[in-house]
Amino acid sequence: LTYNVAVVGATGAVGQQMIRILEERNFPVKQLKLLASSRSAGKTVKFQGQEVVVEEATPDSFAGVDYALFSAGGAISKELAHHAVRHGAVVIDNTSAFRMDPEVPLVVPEVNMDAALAHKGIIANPNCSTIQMVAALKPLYDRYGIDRIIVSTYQAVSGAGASAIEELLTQSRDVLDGKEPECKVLPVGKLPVHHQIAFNAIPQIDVFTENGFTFEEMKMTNETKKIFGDESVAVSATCVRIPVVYGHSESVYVELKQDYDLEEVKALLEKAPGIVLVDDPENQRYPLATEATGKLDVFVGRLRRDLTHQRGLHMWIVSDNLLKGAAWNTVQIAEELIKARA
Ligand code: A2P
Ligand code: 11C
Repeated sequence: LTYNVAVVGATGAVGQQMIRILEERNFPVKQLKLLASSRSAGKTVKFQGQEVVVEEATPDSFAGVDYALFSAGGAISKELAHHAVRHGAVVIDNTSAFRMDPEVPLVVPEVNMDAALAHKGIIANPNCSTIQMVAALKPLYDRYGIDRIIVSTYQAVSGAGASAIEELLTQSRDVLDGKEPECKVLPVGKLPVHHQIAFNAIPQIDVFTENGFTFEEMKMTNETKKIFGDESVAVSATCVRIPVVYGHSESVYVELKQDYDLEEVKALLEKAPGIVLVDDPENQRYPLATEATGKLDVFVGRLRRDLTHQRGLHMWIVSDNLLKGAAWNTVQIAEELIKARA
């Protein structure tokens, strides 16, 4: 069996990776439809040796589409996802548009693929920083239970799209050349104040909410509860943008419900699907964004017991934010749906 697949946001940082992953995974594509804004209509993108023409995304773009993968921003998803469903497509949406909608499952296949199978047309892909954290914590959640998580992130600029990548590269060159760097995109394009990202760390991703946490931080709190199906898991996050192009890194402190054995934790992580344990401090081996780039897995290391809390565990979690954090998780959900229906 083969399927008609649409990628909405095909010219974006995530959309391009979706196309690459569909090809790399040999996804059973009958016809690929590439959709973006009218600005990109007519451009071509290579897929399986053929040039595919990008079309403007409209409500009528989805006739005959089986799987519609959305990553063109929340507003486009809100405008067009229901049209895709109306045309009979299953929508897997990589934006925050429907994540907290009780009718829409929020899915990381290693954690809650069951929820995806009960979808009503739309399945939401979580935020990248949430995906890699819950994928790594799942085996610990199952074995010991989790009371609370305190996480600080070190996030790559690609999470903010192609324009943020360009901004980091241009600013870096300008600073090295002794020129005044121009700041237009980060931390949040639509806000009036922008900060330099080159040679800097910006403790703001997305806009602030009333409680003093940013939306990115609250996504980590709320999405984690929904994915585990457990409102009792407490998550406090600090999300920071750093001058890295690909790969989000996270310092995660977790308090488990039961006592744990560190060797058992390592063994659980070693055999967990989609997780690679890189934890060999003697040889200076731990997960690095440079090594995670281009890989589908979530890398975990620096495992150590907290100095004061017996059930506290520290870890360092790294993954390619455009892949497991976005494009791969989306395509993986589609693959799993196909497998479940086979
Ligand atoms: P376009 O390149 O035509 O603007 P990124 O996250 O890297 O910034 O990419 C955003 C993606 O969303 C791009 O593919 C972009 O297409 C797409 N997009 C932006 N606005 C629209 C729109 N109004 N309709 C469809 N796609 C859009
Ligand atoms: C970032 N995590 O790194 C964001 C990008 O809700 O899908 C993903 C935004 C989202 O900027």
